[in-house]
Amino acid sequence: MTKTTFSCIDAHTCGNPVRLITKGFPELKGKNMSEKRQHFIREFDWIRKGLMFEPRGHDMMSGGFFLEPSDPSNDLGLLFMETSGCLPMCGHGTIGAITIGLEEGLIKPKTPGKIKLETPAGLIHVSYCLKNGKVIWVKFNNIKSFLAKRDLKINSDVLGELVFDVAYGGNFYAIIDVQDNFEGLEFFSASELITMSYQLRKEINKRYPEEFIHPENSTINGVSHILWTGKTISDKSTARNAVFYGDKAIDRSPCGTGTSARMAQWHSKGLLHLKEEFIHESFIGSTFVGKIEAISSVNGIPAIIPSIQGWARIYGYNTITIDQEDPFALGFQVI
Ligand code: PYC
Repeated sequence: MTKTTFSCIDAHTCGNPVRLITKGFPELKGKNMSEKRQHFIREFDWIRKGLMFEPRGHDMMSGGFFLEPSDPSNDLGLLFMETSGCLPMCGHGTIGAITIGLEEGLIKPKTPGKIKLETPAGLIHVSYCLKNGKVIWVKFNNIKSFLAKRDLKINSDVLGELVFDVAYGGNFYAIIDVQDNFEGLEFFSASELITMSYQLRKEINKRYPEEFIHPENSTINGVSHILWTGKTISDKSTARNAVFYGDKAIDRSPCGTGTSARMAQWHSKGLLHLKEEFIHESFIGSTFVGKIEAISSVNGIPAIIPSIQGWARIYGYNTITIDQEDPFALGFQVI
């Protein structure tokens, strides 16, 4: 048998895709979701490649699958995957997967309205509003987020020298604020941002190789995402961003882990306070509502516990096969 069949439900969270695998995923070993993520990366990365890359997926594709929780007092576990790999945490993926899980009856929370969700980055507390079988919104309290470094410098082939901060919100983000050599994301097309991000991420990780390692989990390391900032489209929004991920993607959603990282950055600069609302706009103008729920620390580094609220819609039911005899079983990327 060379063919493996996967049942998937496709949705989008504020515009960005979420492909939830409901059948065909493997059993994973490990005492927590971080170890299960490592097991998946070692032995089952072909599933990610086959389902995320072209021709079955595309540059922005992301998704995941639910697992039994490692601690039975929690509701479930969630493993994320996308074109760039298996993220420790994904905000739009969480909102999409929870929406699909609830609307399709795949999740039965121990306490209605609340879900304790294990992710590779840590335990996430989720709440939601379900009305007439439809999920109106999903909100989650993310893992502790913090500003890792500020005022670093890097040279962009296109823009020249840029100053940036690095913050963690489930992934490490290089945040590029408006400055002399960068007027704002609204002056660039998505493809220009992609080209600039690709080079910058490579340079940043080369120049600062040991700098960005999570103090409590060294499997989370390196700058994986670039967050560009700029002027909002709506005057109701607090800020706008465009997040680069994978090799060719600009997040269509406002990016949950990026929003968490940016709130941590703002908080440490005195720009955002406890319980203040932070409406974050995406490249396409969709929004998440963020808030600092609590102040905390990670290994002595000041941190926040952010919450993110957003919505998702299901748009498709997909049975996808990966045939090992297909020359493109592991997909491909055109860069
Ligand atoms: O929402 O956290 C997020 C995310 C990460 C990459 C794309 N979206």
